[in-house]
Amino acid sequence: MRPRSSAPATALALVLATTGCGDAHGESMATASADASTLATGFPAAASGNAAPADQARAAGEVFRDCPTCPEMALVPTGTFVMGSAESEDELAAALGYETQRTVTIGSSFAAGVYEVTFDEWEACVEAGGCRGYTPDDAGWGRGRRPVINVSWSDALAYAEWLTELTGHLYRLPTEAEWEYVARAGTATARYWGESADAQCEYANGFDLTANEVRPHRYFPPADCTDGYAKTAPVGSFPANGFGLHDVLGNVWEWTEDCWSAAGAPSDGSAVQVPLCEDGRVKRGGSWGSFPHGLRSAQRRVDGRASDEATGFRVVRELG
Ligand SMILES: [Ca+2]
Ligand SMILES: [Ca+2]
Repeated sequence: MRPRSSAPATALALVLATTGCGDAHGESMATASADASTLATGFPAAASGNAAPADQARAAGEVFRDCPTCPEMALVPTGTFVMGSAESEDELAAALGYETQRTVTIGSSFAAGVYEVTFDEWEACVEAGGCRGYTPDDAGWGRGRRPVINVSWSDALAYAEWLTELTGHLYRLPTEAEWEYVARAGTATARYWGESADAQCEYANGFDLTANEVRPHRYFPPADCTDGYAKTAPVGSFPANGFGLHDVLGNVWEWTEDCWSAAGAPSDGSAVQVPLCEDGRVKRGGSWGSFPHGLRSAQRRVDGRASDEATGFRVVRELG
């Protein structure tokens, strides 16, 4: 296990990204226009660490899975990156210190889920006696390759624990620092495709004109483009980032291991752990219901451990 560190508990944080969570209207299922190509590779270094022989032989970017129904995993290299955002990205976050930039080192390579965990993958866990026998509601949008939704932080943890027991490898939720590291994939721009919010629909499923047509938002405009999905999209409907991971921004919010701390993650890549975690867990990446300012690599959100229709998760796996 990587070392844990702690930070003082903070007052309940302001939710920065407003989403269309809870919208249970039917989905317009127009076909996504984006292909599944991959952005320029962001691999900065070779894999390293004290991995088992099979893992040691893997190269950064290699995709593998530990069992037929296990999620596909991509090996992520070690590296150093700047976490957080420049003040120009979000004035409120800057004022509150939520996205203060700091240099973070990811000292051990690990593997990250290529996709958000799907309903198919979740159901394999339930059928094998794991995941507490819980079958999440799909809100009528469909299951299969869509990301599992209506899962709490504890549910997500139960899935990772089942994978660990099944495979003998340590699966867990990403720390907040690890999440932003794999989201950026070597980029320093607001989004892994660049700065442009208008280009969003080519790369991610957010609150777009499709979603606004189904349920117009009263106060905020959608992204001025069409991604084709009013609710969740099957995972991999949009291009991968430079680490080969899809939908890191958008589609569903992703739980992280961290307890909320306004100051954010420590510089060694570990999770913020606070006794009782009363301020909630951090989720990242925005969702189908998020406005463009919410689909940024530095965007942070705190939530209780409740489940909703805009939140799922992605697992990581330690090597060895
Ligand atoms: Ca959308
Ligand atoms: Ca996502």
